[in-house]
Amino acid sequence: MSGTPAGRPVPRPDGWAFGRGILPYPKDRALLWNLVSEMIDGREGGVMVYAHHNADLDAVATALVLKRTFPWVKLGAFKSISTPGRKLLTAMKEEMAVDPDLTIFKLVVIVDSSSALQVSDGNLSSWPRHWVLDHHAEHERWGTEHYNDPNMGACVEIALQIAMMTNLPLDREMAVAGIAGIIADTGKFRFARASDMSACSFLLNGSDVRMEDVLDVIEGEEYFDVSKKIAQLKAMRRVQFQKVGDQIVATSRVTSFEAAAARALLVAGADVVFIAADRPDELRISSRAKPHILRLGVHLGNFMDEIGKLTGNEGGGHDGAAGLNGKGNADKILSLCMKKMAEEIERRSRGVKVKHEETLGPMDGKKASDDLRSDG
Ligand SMILES: [Mn+2]
Repeated sequence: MSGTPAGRPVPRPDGWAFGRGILPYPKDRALLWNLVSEMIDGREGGVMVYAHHNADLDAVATALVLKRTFPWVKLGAFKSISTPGRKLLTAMKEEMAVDPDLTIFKLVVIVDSSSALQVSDGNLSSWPRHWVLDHHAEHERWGTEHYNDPNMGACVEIALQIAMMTNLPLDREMAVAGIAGIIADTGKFRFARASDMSACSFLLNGSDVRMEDVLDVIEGEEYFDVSKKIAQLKAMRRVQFQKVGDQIVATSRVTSFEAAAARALLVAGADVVFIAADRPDELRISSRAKPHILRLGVHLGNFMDEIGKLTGNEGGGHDGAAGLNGKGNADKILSLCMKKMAEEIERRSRGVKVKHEETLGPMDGKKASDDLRSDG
């Protein structure tokens, strides 16, 4: 057809076609090829693919794709592996050693880690030769060979590029791992870029994997975690909330699974939540906020730091997820959090008409304190 004006490039996918999606080419093929060569050359002496502390889905997925590409590599993680990461390993029938002896390997490939502290006590001087494969924007200057591509929403996308570079046909397991890593690192696609969606499309189209299969692998077992479900439902029953303008600040209490309880209340409609995990020897408060609250300028880490100072405890964390550890009366600290957060949202929502409503109690009308000590 002659419809394209002269000089204007015909649009076409920039990357490997596989089914109807595409996988972008590596940003630096020569550098990535150096790593591939070393992983092949290291075959005799042993290659360890090493994930960060509490290895998450993306780190485990990256390791799994590299394992299927270079079957001689061994997988390891610093200190621990996250629950979803372990589920993915089980589904793939692969093992990842925790704190393996690294000195017996010729090459260690650190994956999905932006600093030495994520994979060690900070000192890598006694380590064998090592490479870093990462996608974090705030990537540390490693004193070693590294390949970092922050344009990749998940590190596993780089592992897939490596597999494609070796001309290995991708398989079902790699597709499941790839999609799982991308889902996890894009906040279930909330922060996904076009290239991440395209990589998922690439994997779904090139395999018989369905999105549902991947979700079953990474969250299916939650449907059978009865203590967690009970904790979430109890958190719903004990909720207290306050309306500030059109925003909702909520508090509740559990004895465990406070992060899951916080998520449940956010899904149920709260915009900021504070959940106390009240145990005989310690008090923990977890807080979470939705992105539009952060855009007001609220920073939960700073907020919990301040609550910590006011109550003689230690608080801090990230902008959207923070906590506090220590001792004290859970109800009093929760109402302090509610009051201060309501004030902060009110102050920051200039131009928006804000009116405080009376604090609303549990749905059944009982006092929250009636059932505080009977958490699952
Ligand atoms: Mn990652």
